[in-house]
Amino acid sequence: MRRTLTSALPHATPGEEVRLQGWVHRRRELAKVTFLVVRDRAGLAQVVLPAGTELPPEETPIEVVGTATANAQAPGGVEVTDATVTALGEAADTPAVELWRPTLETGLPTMLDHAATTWRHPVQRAKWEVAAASLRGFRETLDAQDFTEVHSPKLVEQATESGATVFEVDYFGRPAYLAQSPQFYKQVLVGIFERVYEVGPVFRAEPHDTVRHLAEYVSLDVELGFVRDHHEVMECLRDVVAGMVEGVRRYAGAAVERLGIDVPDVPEKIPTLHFRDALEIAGAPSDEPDLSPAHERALGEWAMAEHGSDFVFVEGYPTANRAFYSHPDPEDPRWSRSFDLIFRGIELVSGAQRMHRYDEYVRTLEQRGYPYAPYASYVEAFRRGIPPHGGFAIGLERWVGRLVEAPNIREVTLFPRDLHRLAP
Ligand code: AMO
Repeated sequence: MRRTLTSALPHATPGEEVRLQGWVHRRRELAKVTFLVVRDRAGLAQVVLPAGTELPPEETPIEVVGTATANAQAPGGVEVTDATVTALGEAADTPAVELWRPTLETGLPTMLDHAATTWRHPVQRAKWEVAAASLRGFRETLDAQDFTEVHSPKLVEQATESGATVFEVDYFGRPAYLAQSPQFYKQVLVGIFERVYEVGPVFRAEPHDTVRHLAEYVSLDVELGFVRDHHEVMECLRDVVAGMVEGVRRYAGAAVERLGIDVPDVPEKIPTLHFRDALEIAGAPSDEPDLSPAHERALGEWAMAEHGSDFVFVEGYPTANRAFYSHPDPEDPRWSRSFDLIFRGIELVSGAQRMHRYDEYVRTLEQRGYPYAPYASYVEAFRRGIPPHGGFAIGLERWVGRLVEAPNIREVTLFPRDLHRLAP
């Protein structure tokens, strides 16, 4: 007999024999009957048993074979009666939190310490369903535009993002680093495929304990060749974010409903500010080198008030303050052809047009006082024909965190890594 998912039970013919598999979600012993709620990947189903039936404890994996029976009171209008319940594993220990309650009533540390079970809660699972649907939308959008998915090494010779700290590892007796981003590889891969994307982990030895930083996160990287300038890259990003929103709507409708998420509309043309104007709007001094989290919040409020938009682009950050591979503005090299996308008051994406000439790289490394040797294999690729190009990286957890309005990024990360946490 084939397995019936709980979502298919309402469509079973009354009287038909069915086989469910899942977990004991809840047992309820009443005077005349025992109710068993079974949870599987698709939802919940009710099984009715004689009073006094011995059942395995909550969270034990089980199989239920019984008769589909119409009952207007049961979820979906059909329950299982005359059932045999078989445990498919050891009797589970009592979970740290009661997963059958409608909301997870626990603090963040307990939730994270017991991630292997707390993620089973339907509300918690829904958050990752939103992440998975976003990834599907990301890939579908880029696949449709002829991008090639790539995977680059995570053990690397050199740091790519100068500002952030790296994890050093022992690589057969010599130092290596965990990749902070696929930056160098995605640029070099433009020379092979023209348009590439990568979904993968990146590592940042973040020394600060903040609600928006992880030591390991999922980076959605894109790089495209033969661009006119960074505006073409921003147009691509706009379409990618719209595709992610579409993915959430299409593939995570039930999760959206469960979480009561306000899914944003992505404007055809996202409001765009030059860095200098962004400082002014945020009330920052005009010589400020970067935007602080408070400035980003102010810009998010401005975008909503002035344009009804959850998104705002800031372009033209000071060259000296951006990653060395950013393309300076040819008109005024103090500013760069770089941008950030702010979503609901937080930086979600960084990107830029990149330099693509060998000489520019050599000069920039020199100006910044970086040694040539560790960058040699990257920089020398630019002598072999790399077209004008640019790209961006979206932080997956930042995206989902803002979408579901989680106060802390760890709430939407399956197994977060931070200053204090290396397990589970
Ligand atoms: P950047 O370092 O700005 O750019 O990172 C891009 C995006 O990744 C997310 N992010 C983080 N998320 C969680 N924890 C962190 N510690 C963390 N740090 C960054 C943010 C951020 O906007 N190579 C460039 C991208 C490019 O130019 O293509 C880069 O990595 O959402």
